[in-house]
Amino acid sequence: MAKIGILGYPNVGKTTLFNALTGLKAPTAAHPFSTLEPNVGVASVPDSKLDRAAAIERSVKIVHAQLELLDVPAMVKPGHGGGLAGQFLARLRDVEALAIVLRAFEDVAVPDDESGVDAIAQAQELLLELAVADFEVFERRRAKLAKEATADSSKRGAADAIAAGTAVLEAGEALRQHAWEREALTAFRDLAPLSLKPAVWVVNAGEDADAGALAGEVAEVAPPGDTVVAVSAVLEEEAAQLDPADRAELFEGLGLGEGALNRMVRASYTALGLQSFYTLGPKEAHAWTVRVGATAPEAAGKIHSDLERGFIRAEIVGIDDAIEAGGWDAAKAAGLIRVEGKSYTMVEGDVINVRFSV
Ligand SMILES: Nc1nc2c(ncn2[C@@H]2O[C@H](COP(=O)(O)OP(=O)(O)OP(=O)(O)O)[C@@H](O)[C@H]2O)c(=O)[nH]1
Ligand SMILES: [Mg+2]
Repeated sequence: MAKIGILGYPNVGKTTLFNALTGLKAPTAAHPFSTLEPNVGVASVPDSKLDRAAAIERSVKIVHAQLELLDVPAMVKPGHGGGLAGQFLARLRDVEALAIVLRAFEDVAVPDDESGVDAIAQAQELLLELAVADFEVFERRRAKLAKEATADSSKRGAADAIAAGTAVLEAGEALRQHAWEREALTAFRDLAPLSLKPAVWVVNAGEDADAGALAGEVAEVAPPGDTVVAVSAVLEEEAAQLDPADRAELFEGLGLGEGALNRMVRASYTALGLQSFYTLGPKEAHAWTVRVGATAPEAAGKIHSDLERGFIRAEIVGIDDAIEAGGWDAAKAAGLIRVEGKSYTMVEGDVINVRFSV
């Protein structure tokens, strides 16, 4: 299961977002230090297409794709302006992607809140702080490797790669802003640099801010290729308590489409090189996750290893077509279902029925 770390300054709405995504009720508070332990939870990936297809199939069970989330409290030492403490950043080193939350809402409950509501300034400070945190780790390794490489020339390549990474970080840039050779990435791996991880920026814009424009401004300061989404974490948390039909109605009424969580999770998937595919039937409607570029047998293996081992062929239709046709059987009757072989590359939203023999 892909693991995403939620990161940001105090009181920006990280735990509110975590609760909205996981359906849990971790305490949130209008003051820093609301929680000292990280919250860990599993998010069911919101997916209105799966919900709609399941309704059409009258599936008894709906299984959403899942993501593991880690919500790390942002600690600031009292009296110090910003600062994400090292021990908390260290907790994020084993996640695969970061959701970086920026606060753009005003909260009257926090008069002397130091994090402020300037999302652009927070983004710039965070970028620098993450680069500095990585720099400290890299600089230590660089010094050590430089020494070792003089005695052992097999360490030359790694030493050079770490030195190049250190220089980028010293300039305050994110490692993901640069293209790295495989050898460099191997040298970086056990340092687990935060600034190399794919990141989705989440602008927590409150209820009435001009979120779209703000997200655009954040995208200007974020490393190229990063995704920025605007959300209202409190609104999403409220919506998450509703059943899917009421939630869809609420979002529609507010002109929010599928809701921001959906966009955020999709963006995280894209950043991680992941995509969804589906199996549909009266027993179960199930969303699965597989890497972009995976073949049909690889996707089948996510369902069960027997399906990969004994893969013969797959029947495939896009979920939009399946919904429009009125379900799998109707799509079949309409001739919309294709038969694909072992070399077929899965496309986002494919519904699959695997023919296999073991
Ligand atoms: N108006 C408004 N308030 C929000 C929004 N998101 C969060 N809040 C409020 O902001 C306060 C802090 O939210 P949390 O989710 O606890 O923030 P946090 O980032 O987890 O804070 P720490 O864990 O202390 O670092 C709470 O009172 C929330 O209700 C929002 O979108 N709009
Ligand atoms: Mg929190």
